[in-house]
Amino acid sequence: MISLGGSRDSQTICAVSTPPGYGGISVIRLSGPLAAATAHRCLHHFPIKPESHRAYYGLFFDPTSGQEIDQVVALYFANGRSYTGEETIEISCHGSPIICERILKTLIEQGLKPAQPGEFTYRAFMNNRLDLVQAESVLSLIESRSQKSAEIALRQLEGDLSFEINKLESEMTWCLAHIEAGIDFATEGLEITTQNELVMKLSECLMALNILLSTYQKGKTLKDGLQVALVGRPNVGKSSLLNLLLGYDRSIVTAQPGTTRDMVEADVIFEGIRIVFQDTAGLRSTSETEDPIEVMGMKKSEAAAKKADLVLFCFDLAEGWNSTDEQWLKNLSPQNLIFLGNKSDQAESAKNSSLDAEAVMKKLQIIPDISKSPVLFVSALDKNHRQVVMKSIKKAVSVDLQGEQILLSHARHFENILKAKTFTEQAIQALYDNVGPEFVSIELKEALISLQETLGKRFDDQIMDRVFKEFCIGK
Ligand SMILES: Nc1nc2c(ncn2[C@@H]2O[C@H](COP(=O)(O)OP(=O)(O)O)[C@@H](O)[C@H]2O)c(=O)[nH]1
Ligand SMILES: [Mg+2]
Repeated sequence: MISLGGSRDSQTICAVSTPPGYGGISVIRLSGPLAAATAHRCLHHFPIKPESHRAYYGLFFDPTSGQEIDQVVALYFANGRSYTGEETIEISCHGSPIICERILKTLIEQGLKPAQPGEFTYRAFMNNRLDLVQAESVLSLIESRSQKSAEIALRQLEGDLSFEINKLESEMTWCLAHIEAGIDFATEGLEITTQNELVMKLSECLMALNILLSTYQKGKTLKDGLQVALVGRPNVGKSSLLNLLLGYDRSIVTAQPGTTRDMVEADVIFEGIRIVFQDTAGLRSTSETEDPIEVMGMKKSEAAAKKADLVLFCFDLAEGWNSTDEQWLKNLSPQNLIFLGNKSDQAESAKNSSLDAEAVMKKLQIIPDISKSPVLFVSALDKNHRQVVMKSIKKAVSVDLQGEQILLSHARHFENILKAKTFTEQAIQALYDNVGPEFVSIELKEALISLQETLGKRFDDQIMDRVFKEFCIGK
């Protein structure tokens, strides 16, 4: 549990906002009513009444000992005109952990409090500079590992998702107001015209909620990356394919079956999207191995394949498809699947090749619903095949970020919108069933609470904890 809020909120906090280590500069942030007064005491040339958005150059020193610490630039933001909404100063000093520590120690000796993780953003939220969705997007933006995830986070920071949720909130508030008026004034329930209008309005809201919900999978994938598991029998070339797809040698490749036992994970950025590959232990039929380590490896493979967004089911074209493949495919029954027939180089050159694409496909179609899955014939030894597989991965999960589409990408938002949807459905049903405006009102109020909690218009310690526990100190 983080200890934000309460009497802390009136105190002045400070923290190093740049990552630890050596660099050109480091930034120390101060926020709260004593920021300027403290800077005035510790900084030559920092006036008692500074101008907002102005930089002041001077020596930072310890006022108790008089010892000089560093030459710094202090940027001043007046109360109401800063990120946190409070009087804020950003001190840029030389990028050294020793200097940062000494400046921080001096500030604390002068009465400032060391900031908690996320406390600057928390204050920004409490001072209405950001709503909760935007506060979360600050963290997402900092943590984004690909161009697309940064794009989504920036859009959310700029308020596109908040705007949509606010719009829904005001539509539903309008509905609630009309229903409550009905409760107050009518003795015989709502007028029929009002009722129709309410059903229409709420159905529109429901549609908007459903559209938002349908974007979550994509939003999450773009934010966190696409999990892709390479599975298949031993020696079909999974590790070689991983290395091909990564563009460097990450996994050990040998002619000996059962080399990969633990899971190997590595990521690449492809066309702005992060793709996390998992190379797994080869899947044998359980009667083939008694090695407990290998069996554990196979269990991990199974779990990875079941959790992945996409499974690359690899098989050896020279050897063909067999009952072990069949068994594992049935067992895993992945939702999203690409068949990779590997070692096409060998299969093509081999005389009396067992490769018969038609026959392979036919076999595959024995499993229901997978006939639609793409089948690629590749060679892990051919670098040109990387692009084909990567494009096909991206296509299989259709994760392109289109135009102005608003995406849900946080589990918390998804859960709340899902709740809002359920209550809206129930409100509409209650209207249809004519059970009385009181019941419609109850459902609508719940839907509204879910929307308000998403934006942080309503919050409790649990919500605050969930949102801000992920933050680092200084953010
Ligand atoms: N000719 C040929 N050999 C391959 C190809 N892919 C993998 N191999 C070889 O097959 C063997 C097993 O490969 P490996 O990647 O370790 O398979 P894994 O057990 O599925 O991870 C190694 O000797 C690889 O060099 C391929 O496309 N063509
Ligand atoms: Mg391997």
